[in-house]
Amino acid sequence: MAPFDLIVRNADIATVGDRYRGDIGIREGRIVAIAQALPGEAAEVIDAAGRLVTPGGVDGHCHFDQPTSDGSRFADDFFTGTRSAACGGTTTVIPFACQQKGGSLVDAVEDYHRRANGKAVIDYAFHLIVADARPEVLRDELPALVEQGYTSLKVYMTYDDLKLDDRQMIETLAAARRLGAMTMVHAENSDCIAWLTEHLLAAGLTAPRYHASSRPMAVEREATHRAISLAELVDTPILLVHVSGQEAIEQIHWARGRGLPIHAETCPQYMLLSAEDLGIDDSDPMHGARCICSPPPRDKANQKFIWSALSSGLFTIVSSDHAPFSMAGPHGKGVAGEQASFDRIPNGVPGVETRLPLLMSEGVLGGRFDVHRFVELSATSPARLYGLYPRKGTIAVGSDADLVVWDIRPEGEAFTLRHDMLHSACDYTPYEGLSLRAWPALTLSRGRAVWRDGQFQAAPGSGQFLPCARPLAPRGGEPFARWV
Ligand code: DUC
Ligand code: ZN
Ligand code: ZN
Repeated sequence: MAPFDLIVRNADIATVGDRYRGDIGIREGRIVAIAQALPGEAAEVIDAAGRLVTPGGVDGHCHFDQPTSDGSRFADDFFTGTRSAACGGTTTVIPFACQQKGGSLVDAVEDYHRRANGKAVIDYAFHLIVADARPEVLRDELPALVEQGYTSLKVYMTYDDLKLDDRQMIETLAAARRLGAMTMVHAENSDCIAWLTEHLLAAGLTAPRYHASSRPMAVEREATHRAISLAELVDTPILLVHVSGQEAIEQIHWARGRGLPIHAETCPQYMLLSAEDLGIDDSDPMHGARCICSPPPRDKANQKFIWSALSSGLFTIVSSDHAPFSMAGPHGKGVAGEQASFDRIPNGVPGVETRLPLLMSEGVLGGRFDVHRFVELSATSPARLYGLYPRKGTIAVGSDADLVVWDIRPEGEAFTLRHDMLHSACDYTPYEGLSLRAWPALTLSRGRAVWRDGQFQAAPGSGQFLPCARPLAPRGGEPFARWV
């Protein structure tokens, strides 16, 4: 028997800490050897010929086939969503098993497994969404779920069907502390949004661009500060998801200065889109609907703050927050009609496939950060944060053979991003027409080529569910005691 199933030869290997030329030997889906020149035979050899090779991307925030309450439907199920991820170099996704208010978390997880089974083409874990933090859910359901590998949970400070009040947030954070789970926080002040929305609609200001007016930066800043304070009170780390701009960044900077363990995520939409993408006049309302997401894209000055917080190390991870709603059809952006007011347009933009190429092109090749930081933001840190490291998120002996071999174009040979290059079931990309210089030539998922030379080639159901380790040590004692 050949010692390797596959050798990737002459790779320019980049991890968080290293960059070197080498051969990667793969057997049964795992990396079993890395050397300057691997002796021995393999059933297959891929000559990477000096090409950059990075760990497969870990997308720690995306939405596939999640139940909704407004008649809308996510365009991607676990097949099309993971296909799209794979074609853009992502080999692990972590979408959300979402509890319904009044419902059970265990039921949400079971339902979500049914949705994923037989469909995913790359590996996946689940975050939990705790939408109803009843004492019995935190006491009777959450501990067993964490034990079984659902070790991160998201809480919302807005959206009527999902939001927790401060007391419920505190109880959930205290449970996460006891269990060693990571809490992700969607930080926007619900009452501020409701008040602004009511007044905007009453004044007839209903077009998509008023979505941004209904959720200005102060709304996110206040909730970010409150989430940090609640986490400090309970003495547990949190991750602030989809941070959109300067004022939230300042709160995180402030918290870090106080030594608080506050992690932060941002997404390509906050680097590359702005409030202008929601429409600058009201002539084509559906056009602006394409870029409605929450928090909304801010002004162009905020994009600079996002980029510099990526370079400086403030952000822990970059995720896509892939939330695909098609423009056409009855369940997408137009679910409430083409002339619907901004508050009735489903929130979210697609991006699971474009996350890595955009970060490589605009971040690394754009000179904003180096390839090590790229790997950290897109793969290693999300794997660590969610208890998947070192199986996922790095290139090392013993890790899964999840690799991206890059096609990087010289300056002057950029190509244009078009929706028809993509593999999501969503019918548009908000980045249409963007100039890019990087795309994966090959994506390996556990040693299987799932994307190669422009061809997707994986069978539905070939992705595996990944139970996650606890990212934090469970903590005993009463957190209130530190305030006595
Ligand atoms: N905002 C969210 O909170 N979730 C999905 C998409 C979005 O825009
Ligand atoms: Zn969110
Ligand atoms: Zn989201």
